[in-house]
Amino acid sequence: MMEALILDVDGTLAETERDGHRVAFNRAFAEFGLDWYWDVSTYGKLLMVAGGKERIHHYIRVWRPAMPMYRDLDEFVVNLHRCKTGHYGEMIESGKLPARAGVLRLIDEARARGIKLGIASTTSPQNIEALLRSWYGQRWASMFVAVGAGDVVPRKKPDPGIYQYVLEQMGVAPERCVAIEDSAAGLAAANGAGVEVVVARSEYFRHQSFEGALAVLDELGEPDHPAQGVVRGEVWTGVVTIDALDGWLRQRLETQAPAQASGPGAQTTAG
Ligand code: XBP
Ligand code: MG
Repeated sequence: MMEALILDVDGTLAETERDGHRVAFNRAFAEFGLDWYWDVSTYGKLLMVAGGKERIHHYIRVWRPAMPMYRDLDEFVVNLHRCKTGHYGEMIESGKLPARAGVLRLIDEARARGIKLGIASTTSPQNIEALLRSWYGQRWASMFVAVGAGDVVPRKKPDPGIYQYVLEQMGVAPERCVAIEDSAAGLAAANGAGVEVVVARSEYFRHQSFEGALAVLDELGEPDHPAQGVVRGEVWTGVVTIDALDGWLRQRLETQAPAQASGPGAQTTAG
């Protein structure tokens, strides 16, 4: 049944936003001589806009900060964001950011079971490379069948484009995939592409509602530190494994279309 696992990056693989991206944005603002500063709370509000360039445009348009002279606004934002991405990469390379609980374990298990791995993220590809290279070295690129990141699609999450792109690159049907996400925008993007989602709540999106997710958990869990959460409306505790994901996917498909769920030669329901 399950053929592929698609992973979001920021907030899902690691808690990258508060002490990573946010700090990188502020370092870029300082380098550009701007008196802008995104504190933890402000950044939480701005995070509702997916995409760093889109977030800067939103900040300029809505928060109306002091602006320097610029010839072309898009060019100014692209240059400022490129500076931020440079700072982010330096931070990741110099200070190893830990993966969230259960992430590396689940990636290893997927590989051992021949489950295809994909990435579907709003963040810039350089950021994904820096993070995964810091954990796996150069071999990281051979571990993922497809990496969908940033501007490879015209619209960011919650638009389903990034998941549709990754599904096409992987050559896997959406109903044979499970995605791991941390935000409502990510859930909407995956569901919009027909992919079921397990949510591992992250710091900034902890209080969002995740209607329609297969499971809403505090993390993916480790044997010595099981995850807590809700699965099909019931309290659940345990370790998210490939078998758990496959079981939740089967149960969801059975409730949606009994014949489709059990594959070829399915017993058609009476009536
Ligand atoms: C999270 C995002 C990204 C990051 C910043 O991506 O919305 O914009 O906050 O990265 P996801 P960039 O959860 O989909 O991984 O500045 O490169 O956009
Ligand atoms: Mg995320």
